[in-house]
Amino acid sequence: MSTIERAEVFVASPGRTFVTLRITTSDGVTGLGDATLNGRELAVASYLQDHLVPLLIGKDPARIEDMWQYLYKGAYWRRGPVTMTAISAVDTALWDIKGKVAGLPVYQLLGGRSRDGVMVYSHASGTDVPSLLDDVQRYLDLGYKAVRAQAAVPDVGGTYGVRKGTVYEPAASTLPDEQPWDTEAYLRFAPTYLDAVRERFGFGFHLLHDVHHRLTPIEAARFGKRVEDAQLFWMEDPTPAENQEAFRLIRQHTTTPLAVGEVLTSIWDVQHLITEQLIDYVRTTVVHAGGITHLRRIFDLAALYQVRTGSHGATDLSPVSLAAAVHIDIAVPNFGIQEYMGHVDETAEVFRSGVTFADGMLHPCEEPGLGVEYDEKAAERFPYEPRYLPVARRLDGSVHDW
Ligand code: GCO
Ligand code: MG
Repeated sequence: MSTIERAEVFVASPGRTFVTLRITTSDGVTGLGDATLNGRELAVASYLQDHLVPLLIGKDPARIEDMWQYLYKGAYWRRGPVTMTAISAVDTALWDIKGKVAGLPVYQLLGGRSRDGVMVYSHASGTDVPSLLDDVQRYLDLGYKAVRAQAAVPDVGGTYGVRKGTVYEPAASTLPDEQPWDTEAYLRFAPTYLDAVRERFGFGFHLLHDVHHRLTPIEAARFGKRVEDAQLFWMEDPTPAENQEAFRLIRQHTTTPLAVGEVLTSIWDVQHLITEQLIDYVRTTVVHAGGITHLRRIFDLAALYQVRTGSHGATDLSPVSLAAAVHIDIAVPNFGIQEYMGHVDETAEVFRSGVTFADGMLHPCEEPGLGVEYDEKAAERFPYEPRYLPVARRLDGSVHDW
């Protein structure tokens, strides 16, 4: 029997920080898992290194479901992003190994293709409305069928989602950046630029918007109702996801579809949202919600309630996560959309991924496993650099949801 011989944890910052797990079997087969938890990376690296790696050595890499149950139930302490990200990395690496051993891309192990390609959306943004419109144009020219639009609120300053460099990257400072927030100014301004995007470009593509947990339920209801004519594909994270019943209130007031889940880590966190049909898209990911095994379970539950998938795919999800997401997206019946922001060039020097983009869609590669290689030597050129996500403060100085 092949056994797990080695499990290594790499922390590197090629453009931004990624934590990567590599498992090697006694037959010399390797598998990769992403273990990146933005701004709290070393906690997961330690969870893996200090608590999970010793449990993996000598185990059968083929028993993926059993390993998941062993690590989840064996922790005793349930859920939480640090635990779930660590379990995700092990699970993803074992699927990569299983694919390589079988000589099949992972999506074949999940039942094969349900579609030809995976529709993605990317992030258009602007410091004002004209620059946002230029950016939307750029994505449409690149062939995107879906675009997210965010613009800086005039006179307020640092608004969520506005890009500075080539790729939007919120974790940019060595101590948390403090950004001002004014709900009323946002509520007045954001609908006007979503209308402006539709006026200029029409309705031949999907338009998305991320509220990033900033509103109360009744404010979110007002926003959703106001933007109905812009026919959004979704309004994302309108209110913090911990209070699941809040979504019922929003729903009573608007037909704007709702997407939630990037900060949620298990099927139990989304159970009520799904079974009560309080959302339209579930945004849980391979890296934070228990790997391929658990994400598939969440998506199967969602399918029963006509909730579609819309996995988070920001820059802090490594190319390993993105590849795993594409394998799942291409296979599940209730796929909705995949977020895709791309990565900076330094990231591509360390992770070689076979995922390709064409005509607004991502395609998995046909290599056995996930189709991603980790270049350890290249990673050494990018030592770990700590970076924090920002925090938001209301104009009176109190802390708001970022
Ligand atoms: C998105 C997200 C990101 C997050 C980031 C936090 O929809 O892409 O909201 O921009 O803020 O992933 O780590
Ligand atoms: Mg988001």
